[in-house]
Amino acid sequence: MESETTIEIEVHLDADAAATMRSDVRRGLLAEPKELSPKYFYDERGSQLFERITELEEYYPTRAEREILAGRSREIVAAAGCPETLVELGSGSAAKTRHLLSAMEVGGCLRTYVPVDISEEITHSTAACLVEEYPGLSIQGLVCDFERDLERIPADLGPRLIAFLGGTVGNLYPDQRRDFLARLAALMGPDDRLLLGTDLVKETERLELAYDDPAGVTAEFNKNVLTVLNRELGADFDLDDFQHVARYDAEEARMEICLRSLAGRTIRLEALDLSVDFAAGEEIRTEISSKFTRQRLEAVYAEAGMELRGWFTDTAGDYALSLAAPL
Ligand code: AVJ
Repeated sequence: MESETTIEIEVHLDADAAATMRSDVRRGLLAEPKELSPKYFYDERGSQLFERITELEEYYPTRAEREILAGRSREIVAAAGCPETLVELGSGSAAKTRHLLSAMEVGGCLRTYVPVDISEEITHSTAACLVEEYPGLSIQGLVCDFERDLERIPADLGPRLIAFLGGTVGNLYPDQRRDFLARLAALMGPDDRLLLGTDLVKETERLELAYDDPAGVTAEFNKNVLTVLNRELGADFDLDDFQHVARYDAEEARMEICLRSLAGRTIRLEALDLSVDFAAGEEIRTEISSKFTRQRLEAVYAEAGMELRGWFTDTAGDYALSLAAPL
């Protein structure tokens, strides 16, 4: 079979990821309160544990997002003006993306897919699968840290739909989120649209259960960051000395995920030549996961120079995909 399918993948990885990690972790553990970046959850084991989280009964966001994409992608693509290019931030295996690509194909506008992901291996294998599934599709992948390298997203590919799915925007602190969305707005043309996945505000009980499942998978996922520090930085954390904590802060409308030291102790991090004291009960915040309402999201877009143009939720109203345009 003949087709004009092409794959091009550009790689821009941090030349010294190890040094970046050392300075991030030093800053975080010396801060008050102590803090670690959620990006250090995702080594191979952490990624597997996250996969297991998405299959938990209590963790609804992944299923809710899939329901919206499976049922309403044609509507979403039409509302976005049937763009030629799909850019996906954090594309991974592109499991959910196929719904959007297929809707663009049916709409007759699909030309280019731009997967943006930190893993070179996954980006290559995903691209290889997709060109088989979508004859004539051109793939221009980007392997990078998209928060750092946003400005590298190709611009000369016609109207773009930029998808940022999974609710990952909820992990950014308000300042980071505003800066990130403002940078996105600045690189969007008038015909480009953002498709953003966000978890929605709901009863505290359901939120806390989603981040503290009875089977303990989320606790294991959270504690895995200590295993990462033990391995990468020669730290001596004992996972049994720390407790998984997940609580909803209604004022800030976000889940806070922490590791609480059950007793006072000193942790040694050999690669940082650093010893860190913990008081009994002291916590390290490892992640926030913000929850939104439509109204709150309108304000979030406004302060970043964008405007809400579309709103799609699952039938239960647990999760939203919103479309936004630059002002
Ligand atoms: C994939 C980052 C969106 O915040 O819900 C799941 C990560 N952390 N359970 C989320 C996560 C604990 C998840 N995100």
